[in-house]
Amino acid sequence: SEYSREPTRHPSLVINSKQPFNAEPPRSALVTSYVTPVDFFYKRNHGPIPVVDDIERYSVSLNGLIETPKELTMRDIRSLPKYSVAATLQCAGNRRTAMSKFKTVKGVGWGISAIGNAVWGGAKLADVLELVGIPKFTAATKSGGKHVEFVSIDKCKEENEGPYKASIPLFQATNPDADVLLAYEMNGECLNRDHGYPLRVVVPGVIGARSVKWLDSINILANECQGFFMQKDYKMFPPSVNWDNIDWSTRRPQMDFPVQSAICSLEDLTIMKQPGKVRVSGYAVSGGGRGIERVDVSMDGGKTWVEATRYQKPGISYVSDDTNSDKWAWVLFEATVDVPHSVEIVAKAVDSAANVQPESVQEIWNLRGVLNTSWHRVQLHVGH
Ligand code: MTE
Ligand code: MO
Repeated sequence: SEYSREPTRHPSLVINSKQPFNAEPPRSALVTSYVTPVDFFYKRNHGPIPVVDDIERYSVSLNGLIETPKELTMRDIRSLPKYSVAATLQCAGNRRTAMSKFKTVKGVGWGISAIGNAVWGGAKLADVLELVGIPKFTAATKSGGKHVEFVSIDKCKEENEGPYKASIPLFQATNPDADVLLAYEMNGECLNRDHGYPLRVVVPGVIGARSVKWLDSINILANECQGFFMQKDYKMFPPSVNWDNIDWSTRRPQMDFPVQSAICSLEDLTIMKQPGKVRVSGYAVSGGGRGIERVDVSMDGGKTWVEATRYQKPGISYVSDDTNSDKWAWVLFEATVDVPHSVEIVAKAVDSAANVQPESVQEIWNLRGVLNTSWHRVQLHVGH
């Protein structure tokens, strides 16, 4: 079958869908190391994992509104300056299952681990586009190109067995500070098949859906990509929109993700035999390069809060005036609290633009169950 050549995966992944393969690690794995090991990095697919057998014959074509279309081999891409960018990738469907519990949504269920933090190695898209005559910081080409479309070699049902695709604005693609990569390495190793071998796009600070895996071609377009995942999915709708009155054309494709955090050291329900100290740790991240300003932890459902400590390198406390902080990468937070009796523990993060996570899922509920960034709550039960 089309799924007969899937790679082997770590047995501890929680499988949300087998074909296509969608899986996330147990939440505790996310706070075990600052950089998420490849084995424990969530895998989000819309079709079978493509097989690229002959790397010598692999190439990426650059077409569309450019003067000189080009084919680039892996050798061409590797000959450009190599950058390593620490960036958190998050699926817009992260925490969908919890949103669905409030009111049913459509889509693969996800716990809180459809997110991971990796060091991506590759060429900057801005350098690649220079090879076809598009200078840095270009908003529009002479021939009217304003968007950069990424087309994969995979096949998915939503595209009628055509390839997965997405686009980003040309200005972001040609801005070297946006750090958009064509990545061939993940955590210092060759990118594996699940994550896009031999080459994928990484768009830092943006929902995972735009980071196209198994890149086949790049097209310079006048308008944004018209693919399913740009136009008929991954858009934000208010709670009043349902499947009878939805009009996809009224909304823009979701790009930057909002401020997010979750507690990973405790399950949704944790039983403690007796009162005592509890370590509360998890991740916090915001999109668009906005760093995390603060993470608050509450033991009374959000009436009072204590501030957690944050770090971006294992064991090294993160201070807010540290300009060397990785702006695309998550912070891990930690607080030790004294738990005298059964409590609800809550975490919420504040980003550098003072954006705060919403208190409840009710106010952000949407029919596709995307972007659940409501305060993350876990129950600690003391006693038997
Ligand atoms: N690229 C292709 N070609 N096909 C896909 O199904 N899924 C997207 C994106 N890129 C996808 C893709 C989505 S929705 C997400 S969240 C990320 O890849 C997941 O990347 P990962 O599997 O490496 O974690
Ligand atoms: Mo996603």
